[in-house]
Amino acid sequence: MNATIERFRDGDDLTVGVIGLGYVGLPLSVEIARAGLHAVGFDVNPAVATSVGEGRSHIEDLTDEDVAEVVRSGRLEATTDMARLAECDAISVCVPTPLSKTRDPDISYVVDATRAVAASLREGQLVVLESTTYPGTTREVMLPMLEETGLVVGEDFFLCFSPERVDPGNPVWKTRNTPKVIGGVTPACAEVGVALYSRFIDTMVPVSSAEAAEMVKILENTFRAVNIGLVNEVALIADRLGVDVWEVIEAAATKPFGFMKFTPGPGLGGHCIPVDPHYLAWKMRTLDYRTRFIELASEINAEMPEFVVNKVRAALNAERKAVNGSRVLVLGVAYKKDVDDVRESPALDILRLLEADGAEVSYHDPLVPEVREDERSWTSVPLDEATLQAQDAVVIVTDHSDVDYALVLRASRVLVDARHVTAGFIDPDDPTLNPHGWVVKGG
Ligand code: SAJ
Repeated sequence: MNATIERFRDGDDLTVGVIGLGYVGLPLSVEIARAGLHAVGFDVNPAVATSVGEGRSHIEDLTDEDVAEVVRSGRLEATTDMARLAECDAISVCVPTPLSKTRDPDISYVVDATRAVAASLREGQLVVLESTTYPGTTREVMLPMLEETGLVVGEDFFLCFSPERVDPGNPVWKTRNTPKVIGGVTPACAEVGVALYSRFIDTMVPVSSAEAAEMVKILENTFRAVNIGLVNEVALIADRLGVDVWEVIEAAATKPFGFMKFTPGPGLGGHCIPVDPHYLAWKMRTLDYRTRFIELASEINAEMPEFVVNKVRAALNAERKAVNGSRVLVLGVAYKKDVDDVRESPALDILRLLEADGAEVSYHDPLVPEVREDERSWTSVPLDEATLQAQDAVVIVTDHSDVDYALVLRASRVLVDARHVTAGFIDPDDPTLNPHGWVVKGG
């Protein structure tokens, strides 16, 4: 056992496989390579394996040079050949864990990756699942598949859960400097996991089991989903009371203890926060327990796209215009500012709702050139004076930094701001603009 720990802690000829070269796996692979280990990235998409192998990044948080540097040094390579997992001393699984069409956990990518790992599992290997999932997945799903090989966990091979904590677009917290929780299927597994991960992660946080580590991640994201749901309900209440919810939140945020600021918005997007709490809710239903906070927060967050569209409807109505036939520009379709990802973005709901009302809908997003949604597709239109003046209404759904909000304020006839981003650009003496509400201009 000690020899294994020493090998992972001190060995300089280790090969670490990373399955899934997305926003989690590619940055992790680069950090492994930067630490002087040999990283082999595995992806089912040949285009991804090729582009990484050619030293290019398809992830916003990594530049091409970040990837090219470690590829040139021979420390990082990428492949679609899962048989090469046999070469790896350790394997990190960073594959998607989405929801199925029926909003249930879809761990098929984890199962497929585990099957590939089992096919070449050998003595001494460490396997770490990083994908967010419900507590129990590592022990109840992955372990049996791996022990079918006859190898024994904690002795012949080692199995851990270590949740990814990537915040896409975060300029400060990156893969290496974000503390990382890890829990083992056995205590020995955790020791081995810490020994290896400490090579390329600054701070490791071991917990007592894989289930505890799985629960940590779910708590982190459920905490966000529930607090975003709370602040969205406060926004719905403030709107009915005629109170500026952003002013209230800013003032509450002056409390130096016991309060954490969240901001209302058009809804909950991304592939984590709207998804992960449902993994826990699903698991608890199998244990006959209803996770009421999660479900209530989900209901409120899901109401927000309609709430924003109702603001557009009311504003056009006040201009004696029907939504039907009106030209409406959606400004920003990514799920949050300064990212190019539209997964679960509330902007997609808003586009659909406006189209269903008969509006002539277009969008502008500096980071998203095209949106494909089922059989529909839109392309981003230029954001210029003429385009804005041609609209009957403009609705800001994502508050990207790289947008000229002064122009938007000046050239829009009706402006709904679901992110309160224009408040900072409004001349308080301009009677045509309202810095305190969702409808900033017109209406
Ligand atoms: N949102 C609000 N109000 C808020 C905060 C967020 O409406 O006050 C919305 C955002 O616009 C977005 C969604 O919620 O649509 C999720 O936002 P997010 O800031 O949680 O961003 P994600 O999903 O990209 O990343 C999160 C990580 N973010 C932060 O901790 C700030 C982190 O929780 C996880 O590492 C990551 O999910 C993950 O991969 O689980």
